[in-house]
Amino acid sequence: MTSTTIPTVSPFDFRKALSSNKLRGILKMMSDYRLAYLAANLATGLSALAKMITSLVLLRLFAATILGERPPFAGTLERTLLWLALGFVFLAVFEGGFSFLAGRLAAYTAESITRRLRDFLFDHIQRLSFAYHSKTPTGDLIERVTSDVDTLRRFFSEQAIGIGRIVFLFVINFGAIAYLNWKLGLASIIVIPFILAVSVWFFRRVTKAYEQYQEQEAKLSTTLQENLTGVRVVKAFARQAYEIDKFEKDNWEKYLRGKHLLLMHSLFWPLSDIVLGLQMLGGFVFASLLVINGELNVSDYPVYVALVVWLIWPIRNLGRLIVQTSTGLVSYGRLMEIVRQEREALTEGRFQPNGPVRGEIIFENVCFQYDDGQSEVLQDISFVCKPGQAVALLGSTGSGKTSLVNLLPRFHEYTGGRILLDGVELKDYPRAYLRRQIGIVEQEPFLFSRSIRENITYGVGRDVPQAEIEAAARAAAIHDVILSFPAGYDTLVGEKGVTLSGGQKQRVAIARALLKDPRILILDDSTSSVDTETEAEIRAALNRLMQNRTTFIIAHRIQSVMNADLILVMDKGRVVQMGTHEQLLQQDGMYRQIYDIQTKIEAELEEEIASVF
Ligand code: M5T
Ligand code: MG
Repeated sequence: MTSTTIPTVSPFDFRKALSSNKLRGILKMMSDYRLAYLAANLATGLSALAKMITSLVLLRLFAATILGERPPFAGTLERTLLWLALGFVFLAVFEGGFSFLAGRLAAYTAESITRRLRDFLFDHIQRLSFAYHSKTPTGDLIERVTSDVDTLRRFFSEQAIGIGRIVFLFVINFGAIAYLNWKLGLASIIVIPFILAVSVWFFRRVTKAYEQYQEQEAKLSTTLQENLTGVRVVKAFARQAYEIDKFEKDNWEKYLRGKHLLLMHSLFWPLSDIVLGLQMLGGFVFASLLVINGELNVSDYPVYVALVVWLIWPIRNLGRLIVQTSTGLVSYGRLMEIVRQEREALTEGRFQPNGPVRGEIIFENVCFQYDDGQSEVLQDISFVCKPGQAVALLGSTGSGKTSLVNLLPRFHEYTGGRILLDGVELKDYPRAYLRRQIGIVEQEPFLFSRSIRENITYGVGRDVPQAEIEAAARAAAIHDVILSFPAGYDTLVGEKGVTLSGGQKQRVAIARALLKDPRILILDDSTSSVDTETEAEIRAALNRLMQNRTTFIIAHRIQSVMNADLILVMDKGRVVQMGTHEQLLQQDGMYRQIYDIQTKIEAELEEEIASVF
């Protein structure tokens, strides 16, 4: 890919467009493009006007050839026809020119606003809390950022510039008819309240139908996204038939809702056309009566007929505009549900530290629950970890180990007690600072579909010399593996490149955390999916790296935790035992039980291996 500089677009804070009145909210989104919209509406209006005048010129042509009427300045029939022909050409150019201008302006404004909206949403979503992300289906978010933004784009490029045409044509044609005869003028627009009523009725129905349609579409995209991400599970359990069936059901529901939505739209047209047809007919009859009564000239009758067609057009389109705006409003509402979410404050904090942390961590009666009303995941946890020490967490699955370490970078906020880092409460630190100080290897590390190099240097945000990258990779015992790939460090990971094994992924993640050179290191189960030999290798490397760093290590094997300065044995959200390896072995408790089981298994294993050879 060639690197091109992207023209900047001045950012817009779409939180300013939050409004309980959806239409007002949408208008606020357009506020920076007021002039362009005004010009676009003017252009569509002028272009429609030219089209209308064309039909009047046609009337002149009729008058000139059949009735022999000629404008005084033209003289002969030939010259009249020439003038009319010139008029047609001029009007066509005029109409085309303004229509093109309106199109350009519409494209510019609609694309600019939606580009800013997408940029904003991406940025905003990046800043939302862990809690929000764990509760919101990814497919639903994708749906909103793509499909709903697109619906708004259509509103900005079509509906928002259609108003000019409607207003222009209405005012001019109504004015012209009223000028011919004011009674006739009034009689030609009695339909407006009816059309408005019909439109509003449909507006409500379409709003509801479109809401339901988008909801279902989001459901479908969530199913699709989950199935693609979880394709291995689906295949492993041979559940394709079940998933296909589920998808088909969802898709059928979408079909039904889509059909209903289209039905609403297609019902509106004939209905409004019947009402408007009756209006025209009524107008013609009324105009005839006026002619009979001598209140209207016979020669004005065809003029009225030509004008009334152009008066009905804007009324018809007003209804359409109202109905179509409903989809824009629905999408606005769906997007604002994201925009409304509070961002996680990153740089704000009562305590603004300068320089790196020392790494002293104190837990004082810390309690934590994920949601109000949910039971506590961590209860009354207290311990002290001096700078540079290693704390190991050992415990059954679901005992709260991951939850505990995730409190340190403030992924979640503890709900009771306090955590002190270098004597200052964690809540007072800016999150961004904490996250810079902490290197974390997650239990299920995620790698981007980018090169291995990019993945390793991800956390540092600068150009890193190759030697440094290699040192980190060596320490994580992944360097040799990387060299065995065809493109070495430039090998792409994931969909477009190599598929790494679980252990390899974890080691790339360890290298990524190490390169950051953080003062606090969190290793969540990092050595679980590597074999014993490499585990020893990594442990040796980690032991070197853990020096002068406060480290939290979560592991299941005694060997991984026995060197730690402090071992916390966890069970059901509580620390049930605490101490060094030696201290804990003295006690009669869970730690000794685990130790006994693991040494016994290993001894048996060695015996078995010995018997084979
Ligand atoms: C501890 C619950 C989970 C469990 C308890 C991550 C997470 C966990 N939980 C939530 O309700 N929401 C969440 O987002 O908290 O879970 P843990 O801390 O992940 O346990 P662990 O790390 O000790 O277990 P393991 O299996 O990784 O060894 O009840 O439902
Ligand atoms: Mg865990």
